[in-house]
Amino acid sequence: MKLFAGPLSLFSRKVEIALHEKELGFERVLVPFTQTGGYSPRHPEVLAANPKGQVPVLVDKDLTLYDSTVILEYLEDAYPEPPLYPRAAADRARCRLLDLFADEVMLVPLRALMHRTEPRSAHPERWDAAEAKANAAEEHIDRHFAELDGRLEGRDHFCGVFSAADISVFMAVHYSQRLGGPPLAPHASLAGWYARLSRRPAFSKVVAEIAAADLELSAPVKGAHHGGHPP
Ligand SMILES: N[C@@H](CCC(=O)N[C@@H](CS)C(=O)NCC(=O)O)C(=O)O
Repeated sequence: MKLFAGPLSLFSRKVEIALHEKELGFERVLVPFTQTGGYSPRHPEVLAANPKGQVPVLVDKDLTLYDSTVILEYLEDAYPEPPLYPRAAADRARCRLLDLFADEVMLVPLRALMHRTEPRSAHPERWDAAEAKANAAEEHIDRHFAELDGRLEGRDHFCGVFSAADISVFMAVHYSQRLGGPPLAPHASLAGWYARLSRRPAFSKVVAEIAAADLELSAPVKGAHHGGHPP
């Protein structure tokens, strides 16, 4: 298998965790990315495979897929063991909904923190305006944390067993931490879940690689947390 991925792409890293959890070997092609230029110029094979021009793109034999959720569902169908989705239809649907919540709902306020890894000096006025919006987004993120914390109370994982939902929510929570978002400590169940997942080899490998990519590519972020034990 070949995975086209971005060094700091949340969605690519979500797929990498799933591949590691399923112990599937893959060749990773890291596409060019900079904090000032983004994904430009786009990788020609990504452009050919994905009309949105985005990573991740997975190639497995004669099948080429884009979109992290579509890729995770394919991996589950093609390589069912160990499973990343619960068995019962209603539980699987709940798990998918949580994946969507992480990727599409949690992402909205998270996007408002993303300028923090860009060099402030490039556009100082723009950076300051973005920071005003980031402060409002942090309150939103904290409300998401409270909701997730409530769902985790008394359970180890979001869908009963370890699942794709844990991977997707972990990535959204982890990105909020590396971008200096609100602390997890006030949300004990969520903080405990985050620490437990961080110790899984698939997660710790990816978290360490994101930290290394940040060191190379990103401006330092005040209050950022790069993994391991939650603040
Ligand atoms: N829903 C897609 C989102 C993919 C996505 O937003 N990829 C980003 C990197 S994390 C990207 O390639 N952005 C470049 C762009 O949108 O032009 C997924 O789950 O794969």
